Amino acid sequence: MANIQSSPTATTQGPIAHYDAVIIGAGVGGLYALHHLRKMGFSVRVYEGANGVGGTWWWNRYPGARVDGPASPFYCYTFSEELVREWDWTETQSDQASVLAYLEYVADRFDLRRDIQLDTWIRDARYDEDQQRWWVETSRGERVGCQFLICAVGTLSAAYKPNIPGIEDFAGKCYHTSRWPQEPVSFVGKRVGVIGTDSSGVQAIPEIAKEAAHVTVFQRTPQYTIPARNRPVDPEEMRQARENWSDLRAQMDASPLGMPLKISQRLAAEDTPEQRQALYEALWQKGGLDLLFGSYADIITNKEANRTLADFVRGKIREIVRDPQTAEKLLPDYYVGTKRQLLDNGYYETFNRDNVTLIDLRHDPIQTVTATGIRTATGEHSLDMIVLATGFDAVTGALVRLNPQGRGGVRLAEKWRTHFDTYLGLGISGFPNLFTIHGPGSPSVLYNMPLGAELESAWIGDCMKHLRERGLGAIEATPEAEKGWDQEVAMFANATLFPLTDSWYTGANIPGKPRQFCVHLGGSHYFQRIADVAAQGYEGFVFEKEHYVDVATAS
Ligand code: NA7
Repeated sequence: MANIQSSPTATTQGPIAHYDAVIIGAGVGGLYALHHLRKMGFSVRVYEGANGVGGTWWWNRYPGARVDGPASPFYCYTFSEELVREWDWTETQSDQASVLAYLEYVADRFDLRRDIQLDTWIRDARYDEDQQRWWVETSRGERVGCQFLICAVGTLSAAYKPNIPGIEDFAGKCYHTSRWPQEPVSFVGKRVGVIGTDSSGVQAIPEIAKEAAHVTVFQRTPQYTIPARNRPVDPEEMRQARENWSDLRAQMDASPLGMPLKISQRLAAEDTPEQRQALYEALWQKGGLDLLFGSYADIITNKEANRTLADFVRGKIREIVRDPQTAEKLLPDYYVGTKRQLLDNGYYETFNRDNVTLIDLRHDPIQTVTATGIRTATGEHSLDMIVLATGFDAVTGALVRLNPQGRGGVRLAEKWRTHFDTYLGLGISGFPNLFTIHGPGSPSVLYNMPLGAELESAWIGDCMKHLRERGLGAIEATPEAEKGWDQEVAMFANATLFPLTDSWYTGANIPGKPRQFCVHLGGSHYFQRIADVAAQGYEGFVFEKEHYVDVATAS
């Protein structure tokens, strides 16, 4: 139960609620953290800005939005066998509506909603060093106190709208994929311009093209995308997955990606070009991420191995796209797999449609948006609607926008001006009692996210218990531990080709953002590492004894 007191010194009127933990965000991370911490006996309140649970899956309602990682039934929580038994996934690559329905079901099934306050943004969060508490102010004017602030604010939640000249002058509708309206959007009879051809664009463009009068695709960087080969889940597959759930779960735990994917141990150079071609072809036909992870072990680490797969996909693009000039514009030239690997449902094929035009912005850049369209160097493209599939200030953006104030009044944006330091991707020096789920320096977006949320929440819960049992008031990462962690994250990244590519993984998509690879690529090793840190008495963190605070007068 929350401890509710009134305080004469509160800046807002009314009683102040005190909780053991406030969780910001009711997405995949926040929902599970609530369930877990509540079960451990902590009082918890979740604040969510949207008017529904689901986080990223609530916001990203654009046509074609689907899971682009592991095929169902693996993009799901694993903590409850009953849940695994009860929920039927219907497609191998679940769509947004199914994932959202699943998360809503989880919220109901585990009675989570009573501790979630929707339609509530956190306007401010400050750490009070004397009282070892966080004070949180909401968009509804509430002021809330908590010992622990858990930021489950999402890795892909801070939408990025580039500053395109004239965009405010456009007279038609303009939608960002991650701020898609609740009501259906009709493209019938419309001339639609789509800016952005990464995951969201690649998923949305084929769907929009099926309906619209015309689609003009404004592409800056061409992409490698692999056919998802989405299909209905065979009930027999679900039955088998349920029957072998403990085996599957063990495979997930052991996997570097947290998914029961077969990771090849073979090197590309061990096969002849003909053998490689045959293997790539078979995996292309199979669809999904096996082409990247099940082909050769060194695709992401060896430039020559990478080139063999890149050449194969470029060959596929030339084969699929009938107009050679369009095909040429679609050929990617970065290391395959070093941006988010896309899975599509008919993306390259879409460029064979009469109602789709591709503009290569590298040779024909946008000059301005006008009231009636987009003008590029070579002419005006008349449009009724613009879809911005321009992505996110990923991994760190939502935390920086939250901008909590830590020890000594230092804001997170200030601390992270040039570098995103964290320890274990869970704690931040100068920000005692603040934890992040899927934070920078954790495996986050390159791991099965529901499973990652479970494992991180378990670690956070154990840590909170550690403090409670020992009468400790605060825990804080040391700057030295952060330095060491930064080196570890960089070491994993530098063993791959990831840092060589401009992507949102490296921060390169946001002008002025520090360039840093913020994802820990250790997978299962990461989770062993954080367990070891806990076992060694939370090495790299310092604790403070609990100060005596009378919460009746605390504010
Ligand atoms: P991404 O992956 O950040 O993609 C954004 C796209 O928008 C990408 O093609 C960008 O081109 C393009 N972009 C961004 N700014 C501009 C400007 N100013 N002009 C033209 N084109 C621009 O976001 P998504 O939403 O597709 O995917 C994010 C993740 O969500 C995804 O990985 C999934 O995990 C779910 P660029 O490549 O930078 O040249």
